[in-house]
Amino acid sequence: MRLALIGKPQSGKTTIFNAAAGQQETVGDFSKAVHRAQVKVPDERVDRMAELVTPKKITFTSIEILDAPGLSGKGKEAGKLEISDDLRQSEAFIMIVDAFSADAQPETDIQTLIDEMILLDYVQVEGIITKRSRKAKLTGDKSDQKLVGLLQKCLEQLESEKPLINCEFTTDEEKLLRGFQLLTQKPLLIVLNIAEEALGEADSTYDRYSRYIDADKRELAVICGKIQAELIGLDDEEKQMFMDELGIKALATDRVIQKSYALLGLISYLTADTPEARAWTIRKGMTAPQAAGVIHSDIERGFIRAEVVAFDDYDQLETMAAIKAAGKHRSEGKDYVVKDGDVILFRFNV
Ligand SMILES: Nc1nc2c(ncn2[C@@H]2O[C@H](COP(=O)(O)OP(=O)(O)OP(=O)(O)O)[C@@H](O)[C@H]2O)c(=O)[nH]1
Ligand SMILES: [Mg+2]
Repeated sequence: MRLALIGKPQSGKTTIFNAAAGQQETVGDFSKAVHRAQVKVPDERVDRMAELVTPKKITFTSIEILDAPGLSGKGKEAGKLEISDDLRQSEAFIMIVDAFSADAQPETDIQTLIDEMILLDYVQVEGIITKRSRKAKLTGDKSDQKLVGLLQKCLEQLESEKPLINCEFTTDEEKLLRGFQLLTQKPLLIVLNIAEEALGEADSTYDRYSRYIDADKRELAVICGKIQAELIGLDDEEKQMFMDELGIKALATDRVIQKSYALLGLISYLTADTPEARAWTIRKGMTAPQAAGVIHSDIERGFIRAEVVAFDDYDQLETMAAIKAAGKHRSEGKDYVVKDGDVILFRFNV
């Protein structure tokens, strides 16, 4: 699972990458370097489970973040820009917007970048249509005809300057399109990178820009990349002191990761045992055997049942004995759809 940072030059991409990944890459140098890191998906529930079962090991899920030069914000020239395959193959984009510098123009920047992505998709879709309709004419191939029809629909959407993610597609159509890695078919998290002095206005800034939010498609976060990056070198105690002083409740980069995770339609279930307390990533809607398959295909194949406790019940009742006494322990079959925060023990037979 990969997230890519995009944005205009000097918008703070590498600063925020550093903060999220705990790295110290050079910032402010207009470099064309590519940075990537596996970043932990923070989950307080895993910490709490670890408190309750005192496992030998604690494992969080992780997600890859990529900081690569890309969209450079040259408006109409965008069609000529190269977007690396690395960037294209991410599941979602995190758009970093300069809202900290003296001459910042966040709204213009957001619109320019979205327009550029639409234009890049337009050029690409147009190209595929030309190629495929020629082929469809030559061979009379039904599947090529179907694809061309679908791409025409995309072209209309892009022509009206709207991203593809706002188009209604069937599951089949979406699958067909996914291979082309179109930019505006992916969810987008807009991150307003505000100045240190503006930290007190983070909430009102969020409200002011909330019109950019579109459930499951587009999200918004307001952070100060520079402060976040300054927290990297500190140990936990120092970090807490610094955060208290500034009145920061949670790490903003954690929130960015969590929001991207939610945008991708991902949820976590937990396993908690003495060897290990762990979060596992699945897509919303997965059944118990499918979820088990993420741990090991043997468990999916030999699935018998899932013993499930909701995290909130575990959190309140604390011990399995109390959970069972309260009737909060469930035995679920192969059709059970796993929920975010389910604590699961799989019974299987191989
Ligand atoms: N005051 C302030 N400066 C910031 C903030 N975030 C980034 N900067 C500064 O902005 C400059 C650019 O930051 P980078 O993180 O290198 O930006 P970038 O988007 O990676 O830039 P390129 O890789 O050149 O496209 C650096 O001098 C940073 O210190 C912020 O939140 N506040
Ligand atoms: Mg950079």
